Amino acid sequence: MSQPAGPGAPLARRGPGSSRSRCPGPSGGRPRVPGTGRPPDAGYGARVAAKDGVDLEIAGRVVRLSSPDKVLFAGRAETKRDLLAYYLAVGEAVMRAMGGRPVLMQRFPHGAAGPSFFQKRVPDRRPDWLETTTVTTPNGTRSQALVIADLAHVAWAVNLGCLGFHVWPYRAADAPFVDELRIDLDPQPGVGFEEAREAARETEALLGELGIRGFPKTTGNRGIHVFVRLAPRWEATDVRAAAVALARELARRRPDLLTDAWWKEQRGERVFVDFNQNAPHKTVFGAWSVRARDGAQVSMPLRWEDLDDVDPEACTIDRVPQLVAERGDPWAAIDDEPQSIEPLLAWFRRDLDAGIPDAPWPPVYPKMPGEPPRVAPSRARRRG
Ligand SMILES: [Mn+2]
Repeated sequence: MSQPAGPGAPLARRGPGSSRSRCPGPSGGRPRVPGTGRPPDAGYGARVAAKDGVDLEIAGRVVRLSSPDKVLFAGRAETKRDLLAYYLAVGEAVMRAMGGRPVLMQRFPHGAAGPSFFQKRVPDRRPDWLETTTVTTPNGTRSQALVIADLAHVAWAVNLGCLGFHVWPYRAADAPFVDELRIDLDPQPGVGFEEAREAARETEALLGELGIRGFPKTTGNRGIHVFVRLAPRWEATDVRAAAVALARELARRRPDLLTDAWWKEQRGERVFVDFNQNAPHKTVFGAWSVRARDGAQVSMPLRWEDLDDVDPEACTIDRVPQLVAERGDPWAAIDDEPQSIEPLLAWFRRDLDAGIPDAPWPPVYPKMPGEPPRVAPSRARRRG
């Protein structure tokens, strides 16, 4: 068993033999099967026949949790009830990150290892208290999406087999003004979390020079996100332009480590700064959201001082609540000082004036003004 951290202990200390305990919690990560006597290897989708549903009072609403004892993570023992308990345990922080925002649900009706489908449009059969808002896709389709108005809305989605949430970068009330710049540090094949960690340090330094405050998190996989809370004064096209400028500057400073190359053939074994995650109508995996992985890893918000020591693999739904109880929400101050992207927009305009065009957009978007040819350089060469 690993030693749980005491109050005020660092997120983790790196050292010999401690590689599995860098996001420590009370249980040491061992599967548990509360009150059922069922072995931990019962598998996802296992049901307890005696009781197929429970009504829970959450945020003043009654939310039905069906099959609460269904195991959702293969190789572990957490059930749908445990997943909801996780979200409620970090509920204040969850609402700070997702409150009032539309979300795209990804449903795993048979657990993390089973098939999944994205659901942007909320089903017709839904409680009358459920808040929704109209969202648009890049091709112009409109649909009613879930708004995380309170924790009852989280619970309603969890009941549908939604493990994590893909979050729009604005509050429904502020649309179309975006209040979050998402810096997606995406390790390409051949590099991993260590390189993402170094890339995040470069990002921190660059933002610091511009007087912009960012908040890092693990993605629940191998990457790192840095989110910047903005005053809701810019639309997504401008926020994307800011991300393009930031990506370029990072790549200029550390061409050995970072790339802004949209074309995969040019990225190399580096960390790609995926500026297009800020394109209009794009969603990004949310803070505190749980990945559909056997280990139930969480996209874990961090303090910058935690970055060197965090083990993203160890940030799991059984450990994170204890950590937050001991240390608080690492993003508690995110709403305190809304930031400006003007310094980045100035860089974007400087590049345009120097003859550097906008970066390519993803395929689903219509051709944008000032965009270079949307074709991989090797194909362009073959065409002559
Ligand atoms: Mn990514």
